[in-house]
Amino acid sequence: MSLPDPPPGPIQTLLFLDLEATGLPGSQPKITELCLLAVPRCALESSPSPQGPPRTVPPPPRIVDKLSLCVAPGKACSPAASEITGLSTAALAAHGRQRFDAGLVRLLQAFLQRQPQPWCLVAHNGDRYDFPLLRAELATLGLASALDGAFCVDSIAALKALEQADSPREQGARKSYSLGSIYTRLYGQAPPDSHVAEGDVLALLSVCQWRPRALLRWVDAHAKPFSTARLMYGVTASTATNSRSSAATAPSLLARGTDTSPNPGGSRRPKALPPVKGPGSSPREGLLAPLAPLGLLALLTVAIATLYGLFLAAPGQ
Ligand code: DCM
Ligand code: MG
Repeated sequence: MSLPDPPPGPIQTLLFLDLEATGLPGSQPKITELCLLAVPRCALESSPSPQGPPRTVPPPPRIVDKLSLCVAPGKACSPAASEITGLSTAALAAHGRQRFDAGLVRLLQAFLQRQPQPWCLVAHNGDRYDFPLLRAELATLGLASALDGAFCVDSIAALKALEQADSPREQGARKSYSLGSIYTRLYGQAPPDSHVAEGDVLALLSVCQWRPRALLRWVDAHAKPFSTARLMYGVTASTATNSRSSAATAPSLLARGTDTSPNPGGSRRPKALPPVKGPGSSPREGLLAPLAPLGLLALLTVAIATLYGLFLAAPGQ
């Protein structure tokens, strides 16, 4: 088995990501809130390492882009999820929040397109929660490859490596690597706004600003294509069919007219999947296309029968 393609050069944009959802992976959760914070590499490179003790929480870089959305999940939130996030399915619907649909996927793509490439999604526990969940939501819409231009890393692995490099003598000590625990270890206080997508993203940025240059080196070395993240759950035929029509206008970033891949012109560029059908093609055309040869055959048969009839009807036959 070959290793996934690495990014073609240093990551230029870190996309800190946090998802809130209806529950834990076993319950096939649906997203209730999403926050993406795009931080340019140079902003982290120039971020001062906090000194201490006591270490003060570093201010976030001034120049960032942020996207934060609440989403109607279309299924019930578990009581635990509602309790920690403060979100319920009824309240999200009552406030007119929309589903995770093709329009939202286009919004994510447009947000990414504004950032210098290569992009790397950074999520805490991302390998087990945020990336598989986002991939499952995209696949449900028939848009599994929509964010395939991005790379991704799990910040739990990154922070583990950075903390171990910082205090090798503590290696092997059993520590919690939850976002709240790391934040409290580093900054002596609990992170504000836990389990609010934007709050978690800002807390994640703060812990990544502890050793910003070491973090960037780790990300460059460990970024893997988002397309290699697993799906949290399979997509049933009915959900995929139901959502495909609404998803028809959000193709893969790699399947666009302009080359937006992280490796323009390079030989290791991930293969673009076939684009999702564009807005111009009607579903009727799609259905009738395979019948075209049959239609021709029928026309030919009628023509031959007519000629034969004429031949029989001709005087002297
Ligand atoms: N979650 C849960 N129960 C927990 C912790 C988390 O159901 N004890 C789910 C709901 C959250 C999602 O995981 O919205 C993401 O967790 P976090 O807020 O830590 O990002
Ligand atoms: Mg969260």
